[in-house]
Amino acid sequence: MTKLLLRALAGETLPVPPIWMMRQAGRYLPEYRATRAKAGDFLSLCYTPELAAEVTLQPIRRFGFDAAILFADILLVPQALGAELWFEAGEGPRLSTIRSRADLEALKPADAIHDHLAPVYETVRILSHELPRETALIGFAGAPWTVATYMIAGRGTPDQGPAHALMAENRPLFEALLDRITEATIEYLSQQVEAGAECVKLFDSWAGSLKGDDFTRYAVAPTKRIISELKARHPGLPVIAFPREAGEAYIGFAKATGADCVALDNSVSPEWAAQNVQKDGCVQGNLDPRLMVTGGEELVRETRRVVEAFRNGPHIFNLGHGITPDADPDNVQLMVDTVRGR
Ligand code: 1CP
Repeated sequence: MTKLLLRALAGETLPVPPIWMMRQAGRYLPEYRATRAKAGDFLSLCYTPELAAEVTLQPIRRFGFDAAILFADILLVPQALGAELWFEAGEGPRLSTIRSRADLEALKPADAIHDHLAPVYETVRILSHELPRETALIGFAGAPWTVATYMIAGRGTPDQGPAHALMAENRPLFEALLDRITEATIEYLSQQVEAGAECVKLFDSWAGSLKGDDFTRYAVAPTKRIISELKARHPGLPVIAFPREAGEAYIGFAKATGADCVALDNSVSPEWAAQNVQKDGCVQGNLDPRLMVTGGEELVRETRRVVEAFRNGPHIFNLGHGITPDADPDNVQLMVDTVRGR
């Protein structure tokens, strides 16, 4: 097993950490914008395997990252379950909403998603053949809570208000929705692995708005269920979990869920995380993505700081969240060179 990313996930402390970047295929790259224009719109890009594979490969060619992440979106699962999904130009995703038992009952069963998602599996198959031998292929899905926040609100929300409101008003309905998403996510990730994904990541982007018991029930428990089922079906499959903005709840998250690696956002310091989270295994993160816009000495200094803080344990270098469209590709190159000591 030579791929650096898989070695770090297996718990190895490496002299130079493997590196990749959340949203590494994206609008900050001119070649991405060109391929997206060719596809016509974002969802057509996701569902055209040759073009989705092409944008996945672009940042690998340009920067030589140690991992490629499948180009798709967490909102394809709700769409496969029967929700309507579209993107408002300049605003973001919109979905039909789940607010009643009838809305839930109109969704498809969890194992009926595969016809709709077949193009995504085809993208994974193409990538598993076209990636360089040293590059690992990461599959992904949204974690159930984060996906539920979009399905309930019908859009992205600053505080996940509608999802918290449904939880308070009709907990059985909320939990039934979470179960449906959990089951669909197991099916979806399992097919990605069958198609060639070597590792999977669960994005719980809104985990930080769950507190106390709710965090345990709706961030920890579904993640644990997905991981144990995936590992039963695919022994040895490494899983990265990203309970973004979990704060103190990052402590013990890997043990509680069975994740091989916990991805960290940049609201926690790398020194704190090395002491409190990395002691239990591999961590991923956590450079501030804003530095990909601002660059300069601060970028070099902070990159070295993250590498230094995590150097005594297994670590995958990454940003604390996705790179933004206004980032400068030259700053990405500077980060890569700094991590690799060039
Ligand atoms: O205009 C465009 O080209 C679309 C921008 C875009 C991109 C590049 C969206 C819309 N999704 C993606 C791809 C994507 N999304 C990937 C691909 C691989 C890569 O990282 O290179 C991944 C892993 C995601 C995951 C994703 N989608 C998350 C979780 C991670 C995170 O950023 O917190 C979330 C919350 C989404 C929903 C979504 N999709 C797109 C947008 C703009 C959003 C956020 C919407 C919102 O909350 O307002």
